[in-house]
Amino acid sequence: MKRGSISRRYRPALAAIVVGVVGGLTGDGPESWAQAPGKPAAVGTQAAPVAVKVEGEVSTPLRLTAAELNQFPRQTVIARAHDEKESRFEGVALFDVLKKAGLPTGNELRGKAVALYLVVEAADGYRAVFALPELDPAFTDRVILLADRRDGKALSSRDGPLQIVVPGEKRHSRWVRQVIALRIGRA
Ligand SMILES: Nc1nc2c(c(=O)[nH]1)N[C@H]1C(S)=C(S)[C@@H](COP(=O)(O)O)O[C@H]1N2
Ligand SMILES: [Mo]
Repeated sequence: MKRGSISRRYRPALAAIVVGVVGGLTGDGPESWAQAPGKPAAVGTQAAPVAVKVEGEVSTPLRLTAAELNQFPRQTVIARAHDEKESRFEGVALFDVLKKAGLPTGNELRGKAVALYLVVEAADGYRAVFALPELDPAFTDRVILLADRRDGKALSSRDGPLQIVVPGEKRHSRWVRQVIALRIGRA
């Protein structure tokens, strides 16, 4: 074998490795690159982290990413937070999320269904209970929010990424910060 023929033979393979690595980093390479040995995991293709789970006595348990939460109708609520400042909170209605999980609503919310309750769970283990009629627009005009923004900015890491906003409530013990799960129980 002559000198030089080896490098010529391996040149396309080398080029493929270089392109493969770059393609891996940008995550947009053709499928065939997926077979390249030692190929790094493509950035941006890992499953997105779950922002909130809906569990318990529901027909459709949910594990929602932030992007999936964004698909629900966005709602704005003006409310006075515990620091006494009136703020503009944005997020999704707790009701809409629970409805997606298959909870009874409106005129279905009677009989055995009216014994269901929601426990909002936080990252620090804090928990607060809501009765379903407190959340249902057939029962009340008050919108209880699963908020992700306050005055146009993402919530602080102390309050968020997700916080319950209960407009008009005179005490703030149910304004659960760092919400991670919505669990439905039956009394
Ligand atoms: N995750 C979590 N949320 C929570 C609490 C808590 O201890 N943990 N305390 C509650 C209580 S009793 C009140 S009065 C308010 C306090 O809000 P602040 O800490 O922003 O003043 O948050 C509520 N939400
Ligand atoms: Mo409190």
